[in-house]
Amino acid sequence: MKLAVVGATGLVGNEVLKVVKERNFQYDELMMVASPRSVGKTITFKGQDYTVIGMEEAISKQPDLAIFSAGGSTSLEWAPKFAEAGTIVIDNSSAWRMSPHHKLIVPEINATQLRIDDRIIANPNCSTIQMVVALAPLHKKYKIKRIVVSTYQSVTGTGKAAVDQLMNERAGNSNGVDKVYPYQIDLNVLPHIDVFQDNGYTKEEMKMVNETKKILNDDSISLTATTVRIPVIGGHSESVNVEFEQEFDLAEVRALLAETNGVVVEDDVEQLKYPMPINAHNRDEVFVGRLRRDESQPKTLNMWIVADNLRKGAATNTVQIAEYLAEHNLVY
Ligand code: 2RA
Repeated sequence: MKLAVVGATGLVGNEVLKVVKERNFQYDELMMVASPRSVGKTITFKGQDYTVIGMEEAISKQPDLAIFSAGGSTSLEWAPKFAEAGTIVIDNSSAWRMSPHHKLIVPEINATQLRIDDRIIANPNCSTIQMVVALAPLHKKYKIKRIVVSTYQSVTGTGKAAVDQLMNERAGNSNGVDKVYPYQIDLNVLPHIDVFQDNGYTKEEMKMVNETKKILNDDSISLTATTVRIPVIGGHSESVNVEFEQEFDLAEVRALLAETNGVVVEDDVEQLKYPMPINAHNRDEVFVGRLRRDESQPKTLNMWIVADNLRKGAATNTVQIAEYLAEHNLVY
């Protein structure tokens, strides 16, 4: 199996390589692919040096599988060309997520939808993935009516330049350094992720609304989101208020989440135990805590969900899709 990692020099691409190594994902040949300015660079992986190649060259080598973390416009242009050459593309950008012809996959929830003729498979947005991993078992049991979510998102979701902005500001070196955000991020909070839409919401907020419905396969769910950037690196956190159709039992919710694949319940306030990005960093699981009834209305739960956005929110999810394809002979 020939595997191409497209966007191999970026933050997510680098995380994809780490996850491929940690999970011992099997391939016969590996290609590191990136934009023209990185072509010719060397990436050392598992003790071997790889020269970064460009898109055309990668296509000419006909990889069986390509994990794309190269942004929406690159994906729109290049993913179809790879697919045309017989490659299955797993794409981390927003380019194909809401297309009715492409599947939006979180393996724990809907990998069984995948078929041999899926050529471009979309990986959801990071803030959506961690929320739906925790909500899917609850939706199945109690049926979700409405979700109100506020996020606290790591600067790693914006990329390396954003991490540099934060660190430069923290070190007092921000003069003359290009800013990725419109304002200082250190010691600040920006209620603004991605671009504003005509309805006053940001694109990140609308991704959460639309992708959640598609992944949970239920358009009847109401959802409203406020997405916020904070000066943190380890992962995204989310305060989620969820109203169900059915009554629930808190102990049962806890038990259900504890037995859910990919979820770790950290919920013991007496011991001051709750999820935090500093602990989720470099972990593949989704951490859930602060489980409590919303006392202001019936059948409503409050929860706190944290995950490393570069891991389960991006790299891990794509590698899990690749694993599913390989295990089910959907890639050759
Ligand atoms: C962010 N959702 O955190 C993005 C990354 N895909 O900005």
